[in-house]
Amino acid sequence: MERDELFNLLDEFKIETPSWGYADTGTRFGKFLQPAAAATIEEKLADAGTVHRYTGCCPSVAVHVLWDFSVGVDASQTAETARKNGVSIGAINPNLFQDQIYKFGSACSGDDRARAHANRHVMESIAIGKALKSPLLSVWMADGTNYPGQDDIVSRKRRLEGALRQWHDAMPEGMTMLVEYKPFEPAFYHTDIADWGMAYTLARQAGPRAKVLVDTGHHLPATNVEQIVAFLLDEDMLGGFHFNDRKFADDDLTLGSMDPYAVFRIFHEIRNAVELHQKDVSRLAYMIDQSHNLKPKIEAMIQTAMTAQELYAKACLVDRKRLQDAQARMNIVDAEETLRTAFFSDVRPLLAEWREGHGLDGDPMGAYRASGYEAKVASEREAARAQKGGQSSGAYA
Ligand code: RM4
Ligand code: MN
Ligand code: MN
Repeated sequence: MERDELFNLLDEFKIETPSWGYADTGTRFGKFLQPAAAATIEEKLADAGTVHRYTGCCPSVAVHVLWDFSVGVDASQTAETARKNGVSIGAINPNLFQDQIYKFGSACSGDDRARAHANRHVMESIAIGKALKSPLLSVWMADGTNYPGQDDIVSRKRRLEGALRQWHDAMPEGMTMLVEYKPFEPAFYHTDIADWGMAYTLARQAGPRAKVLVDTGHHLPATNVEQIVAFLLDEDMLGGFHFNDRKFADDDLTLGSMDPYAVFRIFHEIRNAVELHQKDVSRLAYMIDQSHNLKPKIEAMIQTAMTAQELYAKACLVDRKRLQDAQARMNIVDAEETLRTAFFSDVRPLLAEWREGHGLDGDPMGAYRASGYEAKVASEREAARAQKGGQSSGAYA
């Protein structure tokens, strides 16, 4: 592939960062607080703007409705704050798991009040999305049961089908609903949307503007995620990604920290879809879903965005002519070597060049560190927190 062609592809490759990735988050055992962590939506957007300023590839921010908006706050003001920080608001994530009423689920619950509460919240989320001109409603639900026999699986499925259809139809033109799946946690016996097949079926039933969201960390060990990606792309049912990495479960580790080759293989299938199968992937949403409870949050985000770019660039470099030739000859070793050659090529100098071509520093991490941003916001935010009476630690983000 020509250098210019690769640079054009990199120009189009945008990664959305999550507001919750800038906040103090942790595990169910506790949080380790960081002085520079963002506590308000203004601080989260300032941090997201900083990541975009140094990487040049993170122009939008996903928001979580309960964590980022308070009742009565004018959402368009948030859009303005984002704009001032050089970013825009991306996916709207309703919160269907935190309220006490969701003890037995949200849209799947047998409790009418829980379902009505979930409905109201999603309608509100859609209204916020409209005000912010967000293109995406990203639905993840914690619904499920913990014990065999706790509830009827099929009744729950039917309630969910009804809710998703209603939400789909309430969205304005141009908004896409993403249906996320997860095999377990917080429910440990059955999860109502446990895998891509269920998400696919539910999205299909909901309507033409519903697609599947693949969170790379939401699979059981050994799942071939790139096959799921290739399959959904061919069915025009892939809406986008939540990027993160995992070793054991939904670990939310930074992308590629455990298995960069797996991420490369996902990007390879996306490039195959475009170059070999004439698929349009321009609307795929590449989003990060990570909570950094040990790494400094902005550094973790910069590292993740750079990793995504590197692995995407490598996938762009796969010599697909050679690959097809090797496949036609049934030469497995040559075919695999085509992938390995691209994967092991060092694209970092090329990426530094791409950045410099865009007026960015070739070394985003170094430039960010040299800016002193973290120390500056740490002291400002500590002072602000002290004034408010200390760090709040109730909500997840
Ligand atoms: C879930 C899932 C969702 C995210 C929540 C916070 O595990 O990945 O996408 O919004 O966590
Ligand atoms: Mn996710
Ligand atoms: Mn998750």
